[in-house]
Amino acid sequence: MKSDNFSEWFNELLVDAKIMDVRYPIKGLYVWFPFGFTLRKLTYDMLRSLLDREHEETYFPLLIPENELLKESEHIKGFEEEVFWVTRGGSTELEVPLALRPTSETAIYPMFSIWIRSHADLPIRIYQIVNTFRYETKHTRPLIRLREITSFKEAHTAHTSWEEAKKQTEAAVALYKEFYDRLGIPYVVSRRPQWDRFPGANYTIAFDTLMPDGKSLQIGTIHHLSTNFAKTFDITYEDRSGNQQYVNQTCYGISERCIAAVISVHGDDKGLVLPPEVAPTQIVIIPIFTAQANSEAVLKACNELKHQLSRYRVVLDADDTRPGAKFYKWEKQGVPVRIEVGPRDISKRAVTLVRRDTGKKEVVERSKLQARVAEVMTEVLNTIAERAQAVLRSHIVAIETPEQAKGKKGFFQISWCGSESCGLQLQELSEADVLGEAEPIEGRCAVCKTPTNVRAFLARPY
Ligand code: A5A
Ligand code: ZN
Repeated sequence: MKSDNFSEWFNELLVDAKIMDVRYPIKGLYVWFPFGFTLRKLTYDMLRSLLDREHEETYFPLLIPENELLKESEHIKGFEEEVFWVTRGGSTELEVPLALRPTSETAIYPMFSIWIRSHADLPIRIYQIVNTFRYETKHTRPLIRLREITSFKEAHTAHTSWEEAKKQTEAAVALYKEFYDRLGIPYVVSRRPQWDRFPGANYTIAFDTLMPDGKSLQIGTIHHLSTNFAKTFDITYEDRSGNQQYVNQTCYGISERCIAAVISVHGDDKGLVLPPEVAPTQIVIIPIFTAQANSEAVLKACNELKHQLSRYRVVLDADDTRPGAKFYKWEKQGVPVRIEVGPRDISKRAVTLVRRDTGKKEVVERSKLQARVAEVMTEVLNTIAERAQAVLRSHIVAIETPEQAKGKKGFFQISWCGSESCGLQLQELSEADVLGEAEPIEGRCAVCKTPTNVRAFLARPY
């Protein structure tokens, strides 16, 4: 069951619902089943359309020369233990070892240095959706901690000033909010403490959601890079007065974890519950044959409905399996709406509509079906979003001492002076991480007792 063994539920569902095959013989690498791949595609199409409003899609190579990767000292300190290397071509040792990108700053920024000449070239906003490789040493898990992230949606921007780059981080936060809202995934957005920022960044803003086992999952990050990389890769522009200036940069990314969140946050003991916008099948029509004599009329009605609803991704499941087995199968796949048509429905010119999110049944006249289905699709998203939001809210708990968080599920808020030493102490005593700052309230730091209105957000992250 999801509630008492989330890990087992998640792993079984990935296979049962045909999301991923986890039997590939390399640790941290998995195979997408066609069904899972369609869910992935629909989800990314949505993110792509959001990014396309203000960014241009590009593609940079997978391989990064060692000398470029090593240039930014903070960045490489953060990634050196996670890089996969290509050192040979056939039997020839390469003169310069090539890294499989763990992320693409060091592939992209040498090119920015060539591309950017004047203030007229700025801002640049690009993104790519590519695979990245990280030799993760923590426990690997499908969709959550991968050694090949198959779809890293990374954006990179360059601006004339720190302020412009800051505005870009705000625009990225708004964009990610819209993305997760449309998936019904609730989140906490916070600025990571400085000891936990992205290697090479000035500061990092993160989205975290709550997983069913009470741990937090970081589902997206946005980084203000200031001029750190610009100085390393010599990315300058000529300003209006003819002076050379370093660009200010940002980057932000989302991985497969967005799919992990959709599956884990909304799914139940029957299987997936998918937001209609990304459900590979949005409607399944199931004929109910009772008396053999009626079966042709039932099938005919089903085909008409399928046609009538053709603006949705709709499947007519007319094979001769028992209806119960079909219900079970489509519920597992998270299909938001099931329409049943039996002889009695035909005589009434109506159908039975069943919602995956609530299991509720209603009889709908066929003349009103189009309109009702459109409403139900919106209601499904709202219902699952509100339900998830309520779970997250009820798991944000204010505590007085860090020990109160030990072994408990969820997010915790605790007074904190903001210093790194007290932050690290909080982490040790609570056995949780400081994600960022919560809404301020007057109090005293739980470690050093200094008066403060800052409060830390604590959680045990994946
Ligand atoms: N270039 C920037 C955007 C970057 O690399 N940021 S990041 O390292 O924070 O990664 C972006 C997001 O990818 C993270 O917020 C996290 O949600 C996800 N991520 C990181 N490592 C991952 C892994 N091994 N498997 C799956 N997702 C991962
Ligand atoms: Zn303190």
